[in-house]
Amino acid sequence: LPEYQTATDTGNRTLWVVFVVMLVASIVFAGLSWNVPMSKRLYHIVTCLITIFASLSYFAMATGHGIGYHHVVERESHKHVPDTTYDVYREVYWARYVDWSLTTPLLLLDLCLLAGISGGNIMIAIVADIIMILGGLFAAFGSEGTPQKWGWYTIACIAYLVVIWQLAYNGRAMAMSKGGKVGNFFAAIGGFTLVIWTVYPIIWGIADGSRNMNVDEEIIAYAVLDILAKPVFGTWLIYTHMTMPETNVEI
Ligand code: RET
Repeated sequence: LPEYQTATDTGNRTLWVVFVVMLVASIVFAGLSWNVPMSKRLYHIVTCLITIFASLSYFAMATGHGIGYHHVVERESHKHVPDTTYDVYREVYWARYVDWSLTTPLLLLDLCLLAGISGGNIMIAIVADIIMILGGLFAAFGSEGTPQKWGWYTIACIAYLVVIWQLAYNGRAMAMSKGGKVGNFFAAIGGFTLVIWTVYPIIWGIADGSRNMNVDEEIIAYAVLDILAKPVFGTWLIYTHMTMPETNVEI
């Protein structure tokens, strides 16, 4: 008989909590833009769209949508019995990848606008980012033990290095050229982003990749990361932007 690895009430409650957090953050970000002229609302709008997409994805997952299974063959060896195999299916929350493929480009756009990097560099960072997320999606559905599962993971990690290069190298240089205040703020919020984002592929490897974390623990880990990467990041960005006119963008 196959075994199904699924979330329990703990995981499901966590999904609902994050849905509410994302919804409240969206309302707050929209509210903060109220008295800001349209020409200065770009960060507010981009950041609000990020939490709106996240709340939609969490609503889907909390109500049981956007979930598939990936297949594992488990082998059991006993002393007197020849190898027996049985099938394991683990939940894959693919709604996350829909969310991430829309929201990580928007998060990068926020950082690119702050740094003031060129259109070409923005394009490269965003396309590499989409390859990273879709590579992670293919890897998540790959059957365990197949070379292409970790192959896609490797491709996604290389794409992630391209993103880091664009932001940490080109982004930081451009932000510094806007003056010390913008440069220091970019280094701080960019460093925060780098640390949080780098934990995602680590959690992925432990949870989806090698199943050393159960589905509930995976949901909780991503919940903490998502709250730091979206509402906390967004609050920090918008408040700093409102008190630092040098961060204004003219598009
Ligand atoms: C995957 C697995 C494949 C390798 C890499 C990954 C990176 C994911 C990242 C996700 C960031 C998500 C954010 C969500 C916002 O709430 C797809 C896990 C490199 C960096 C910031």
